[in-house]
Amino acid sequence: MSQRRKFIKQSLIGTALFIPSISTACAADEKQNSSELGEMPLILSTWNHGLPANQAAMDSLTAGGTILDAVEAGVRDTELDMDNLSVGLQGLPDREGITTLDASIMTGDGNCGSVAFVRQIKHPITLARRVMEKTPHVMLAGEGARQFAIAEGFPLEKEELSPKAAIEYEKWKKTSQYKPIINIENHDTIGMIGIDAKGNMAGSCTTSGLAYKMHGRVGDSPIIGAGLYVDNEVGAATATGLGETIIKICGSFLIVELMRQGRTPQEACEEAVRRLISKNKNINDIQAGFLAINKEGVTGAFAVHPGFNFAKATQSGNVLIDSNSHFKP
Ligand code: SD4
Repeated sequence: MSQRRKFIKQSLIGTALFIPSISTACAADEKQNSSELGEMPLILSTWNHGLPANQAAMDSLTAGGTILDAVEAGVRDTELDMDNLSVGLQGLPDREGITTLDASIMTGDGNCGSVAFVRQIKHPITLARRVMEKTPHVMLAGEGARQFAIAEGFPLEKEELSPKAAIEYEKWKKTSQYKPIINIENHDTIGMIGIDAKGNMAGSCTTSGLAYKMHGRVGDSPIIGAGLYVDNEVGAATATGLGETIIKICGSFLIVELMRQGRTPQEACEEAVRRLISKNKNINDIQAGFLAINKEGVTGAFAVHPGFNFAKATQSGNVLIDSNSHFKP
């Protein structure tokens, strides 16, 4: 288990919104859905970088932002995290050594925007929001997304790998393993879903995608219904892991629809993982994890393999929780 996967034993003590608290990571078998988790506002996000991202989201709410502002602000924090090799321009590149980014954003009333295969943009989540708010479209990709960004005044960043990504890419080139298999510890996308005190929801998802992917490959994160889905009438879901497997089952949409039919967020996440396992061979090499919230603010999380964790923030604190998984440690 990498350093970054270690439990964080103490919450990031926050700003005005948080009651300072010592928050321990819950053991995998600890109940993730107790009624105390129905507290709102609530922000849920993938992996341990979710802790500072949640904090940024909560800060945005405290400052009077909407839940949409919050989920954008939250993942913008991760897009700047130089330690994260799966989000933002510092992420690991594709096989050609080019970093391309995917992102999506969605509100509980069904509005959404996304960008895919975009280069040189520091905050693809903000570009996704701009697509949602300023175009008649949902998704822009590649050069078109970059042209739209330029027209909207986004600065184009220099196209060069971060020092860490450059080292990793040089190592990878020695073997040039072209198999798009995600190591079960090698993913750090941030998916964030949130609900405000009035029950309005929004979600965001941003990634540099699978390391050493084929040039042009797009994962689940910018695909509405795969990496992210939000519906105020039911709940929200987001995903991380090998995107191809998540796209094949429309993972986030599936979870929201299962909740619509009466499943709890936990049951819905578990069913999505079962579905994913049933549709994919080589499951030993595949990690995928899901997060869900229903409109009562009850949460769920489940993964294929152990090792997936997520951050949950309410006014009581911001904690890292180990997800349960189909396969046991
Ligand atoms: C993708 N789902 O592009 C993303 C990868 C991921 O952390 O989750 N990385 O397939």
